[in-house]
Amino acid sequence: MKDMKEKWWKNSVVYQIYPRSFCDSNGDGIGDINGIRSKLWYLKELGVDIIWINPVYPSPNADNGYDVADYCGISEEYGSLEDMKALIQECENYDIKIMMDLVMNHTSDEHPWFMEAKSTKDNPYRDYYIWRKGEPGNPPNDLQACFGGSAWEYSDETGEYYLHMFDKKQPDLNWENEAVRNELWKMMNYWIDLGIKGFRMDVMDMVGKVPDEKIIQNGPKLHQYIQEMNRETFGDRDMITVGECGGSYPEVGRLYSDPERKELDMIFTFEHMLVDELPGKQKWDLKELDLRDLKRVFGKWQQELGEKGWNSLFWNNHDFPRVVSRWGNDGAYREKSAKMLATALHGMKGTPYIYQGEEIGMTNFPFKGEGDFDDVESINMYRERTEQGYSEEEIMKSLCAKSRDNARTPMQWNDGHEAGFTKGTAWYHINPNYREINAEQALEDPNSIFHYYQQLIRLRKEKPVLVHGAFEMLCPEDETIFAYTREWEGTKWLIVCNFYDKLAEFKYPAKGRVILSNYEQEPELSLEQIKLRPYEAIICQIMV
Ligand code: TEU
Ligand code: CA
Repeated sequence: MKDMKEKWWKNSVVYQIYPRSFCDSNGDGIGDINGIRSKLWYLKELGVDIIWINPVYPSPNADNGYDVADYCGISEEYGSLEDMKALIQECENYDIKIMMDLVMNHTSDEHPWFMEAKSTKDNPYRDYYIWRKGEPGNPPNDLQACFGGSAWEYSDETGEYYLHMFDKKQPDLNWENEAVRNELWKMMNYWIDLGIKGFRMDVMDMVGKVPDEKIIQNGPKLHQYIQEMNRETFGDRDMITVGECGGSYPEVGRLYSDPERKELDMIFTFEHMLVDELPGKQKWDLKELDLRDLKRVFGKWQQELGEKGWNSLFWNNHDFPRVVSRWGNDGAYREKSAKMLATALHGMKGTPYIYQGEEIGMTNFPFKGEGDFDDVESINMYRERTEQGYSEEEIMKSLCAKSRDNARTPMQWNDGHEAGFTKGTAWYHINPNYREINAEQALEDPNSIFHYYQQLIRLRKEKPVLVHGAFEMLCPEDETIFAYTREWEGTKWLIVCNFYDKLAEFKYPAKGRVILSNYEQEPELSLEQIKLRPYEAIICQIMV
């Protein structure tokens, strides 16, 4: 077995591109592959090693590309397969690897497999999906779809129900069927042969589901399937693989990512993303962040995956609100708090993911009303909660805080027409703060959030303690400070972050040499007793 320390993805940083909103090259208002090609210099400047691109396959867009109609093609709105090949080639020249998004739990209902499957009960593709008997209006059981309503949809053609854990236009594939799995392995090998170096796998923890017993995540055959996938596709390739496993806890995280088990390199858990919702309720049921909860979750994962397995580190993606608005301060302390959050995350052990715009401190969108939303989840929620009698004000409060559309507004490149995203009219709202918050401005300002991220990425390349160092949480019960140490071969780093806009006291019995901070610092600090300023963050090396 190869020494774990040699894995290149351990000191890499991934940048996530939501192609629809990244950069439009042809003026139709929709971001595209050639737009990505035109910005590779920017990603190189930032210093990232890998780009994860959200789905660009042909899709009716019931769920913005997560309803795939053809796994091997490129949607016309994003360009062509030729453009994709050119992107792969240019990325290689820049030494940037591409991670494709694989949506294998479900397809679009417009995928040819489903069109066949729904036509007759004895169609060879019937068993590619999950069908159950039932009378109209009386589904097989009360499983709920993630976007609201029953997870079962009645299909008139054959008088049976099919399962869809998301929208009804996203029927679930039947992984019990070996033919389905073989089709998926074939598709993965096709992308590997084209030069793709990584896979992000959508809702991977759902593929072993047993719907009749209402087991959806972490089903009994899940790990068996993933091991089969590893064997049949990327196992002997030098790639990076990450499974989106929202319902995972650290013990399961280790099963996926322990290299000896030959499954995946790492997973995305949502555990830290759920700390500001009421337990047992929905993401819309808001709860103020208690920093101790966040630290408990991170601490647990850092601990459990410390020796075996590997963590992915993220604050943002296309499904979550902007972190600077969520747990930082998007007003007076936007710059300070964005840098503080970056420090807290990038200081930990794991592979960090940056979501487009995070590196310039993009914020949530000031939604005014129902008509402002695009996402199927938000639109359904608005309707459902209105029917349930929630007030407009309550609904808007939840959506402003948590709608996925917060993350999906176009990238702010400059202070010109449509924030430099398109020469035409953008497909979706541009955040009105683009005149102050944009990439051009960030590149010009040596003190910008962008340049701070650049330094964090560089540190990961240069300092093994940041990659391999053992993690130890400090002051877990402190309500305002997030502090921990990393230790590797005699080098010890302290990372200390003030999560609030008030002064906060912190004590550590040593002196530290400052490595990076979002405030001006003396080169050496006595840590015996320090007062951290609003959102202050410091990385320092403990002096012995
Ligand atoms: O997300 C999976 C997932 O669990 C989300 O539905 C999550 O619960 C929700 O976004 C939180 O509000 C993945 C994709 O990242 C997402 O964009 C897709 O909509 C979903 O799968 C279905 O493919
Ligand atoms: Ca376009």
